Amino acid sequence: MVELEVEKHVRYILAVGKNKDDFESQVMDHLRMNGAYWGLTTLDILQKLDIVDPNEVVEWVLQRQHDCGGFGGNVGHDPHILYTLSAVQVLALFGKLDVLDIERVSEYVSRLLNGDGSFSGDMWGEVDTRFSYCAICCLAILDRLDEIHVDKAVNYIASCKNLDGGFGCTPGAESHAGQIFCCVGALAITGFLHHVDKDLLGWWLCERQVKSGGLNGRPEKLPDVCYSWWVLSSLIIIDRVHWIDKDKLAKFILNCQDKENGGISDRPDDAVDVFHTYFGVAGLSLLGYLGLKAIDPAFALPVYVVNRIFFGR
Ligand code: GRG
Ligand code: ZN
Repeated sequence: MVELEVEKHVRYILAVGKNKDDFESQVMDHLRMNGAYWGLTTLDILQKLDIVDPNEVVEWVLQRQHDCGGFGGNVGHDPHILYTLSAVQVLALFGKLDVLDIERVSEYVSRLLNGDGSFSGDMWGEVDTRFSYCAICCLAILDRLDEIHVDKAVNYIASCKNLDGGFGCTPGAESHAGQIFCCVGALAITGFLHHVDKDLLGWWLCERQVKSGGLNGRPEKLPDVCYSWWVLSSLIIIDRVHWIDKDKLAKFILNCQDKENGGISDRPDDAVDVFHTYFGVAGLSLLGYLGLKAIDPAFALPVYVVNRIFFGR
């Protein structure tokens, strides 16, 4: 069995974080808050978060906050609900949520709730169940879910359910594994999983496994390591993970590693990036790979961090 190249992946993530001039950093400029979440969470799952100085990270995160309470992807970028969730998740990783003005952040998030229960991503108004997940996950971490009409938000998510048991980005939109994670994750966090037909959805999700062992995001599409997160976390939440071949999936992920320079790609022999490195490592953690910290499938944070948030330990 191919092994996980822990040290090489750690070196790769640290190099991407430091080298602001390389291709990936240039292209991902607006995504850097999100990138920080991917990279730092991966380091934590790999048991290597102590390499990073928490105070430096806190300062870096707070520099990207706006007066309205929301966070931008980078300095000079508009606030967005996705980067706000990433900022909150990064601070949670380091046990530093207390540096936040929680009322201000939760007000920013709550104001993005629309009359029909959907969430906009920012002031420009795009609506997507991705943003429902971001809002619900963020408010739950901040213990401020009571600031929104949870029932309304949940009913909107339920209205995005399709006849195949999956969920799309808006009502009537095609089922996609990424949106399924968002909807199932949000329903799990709020305690409304009864809206999910677990057998029907489990069947659709387990059919995402292809011959190579990898998972795709929709029928007839190519497998991709990121679906080891979107599909697998959903299967775990609805208790149907035993419907796929876990060993074959682990092998597929391990075969997507750059064994020389570190990092994980979407498919074997493609170029690596931090996004797929995160989802590969997180996927292996969900599969119980030895030596990795366990990750929570709904909050997308290490289990010990989630316990610290909710039980103070
Ligand atoms: C904290 C884990 C976490 C997430 C935050 C941003 C977000 C919330 C969720 C994104 C969910 C989503 C829609 C993921 C899918 C991303 C993706 C690989 C899209 C590509 O879709 P296609 O259809 O590619 O272009 P395929 O694989 O179908 O060819
Ligand atoms: Zn991908």
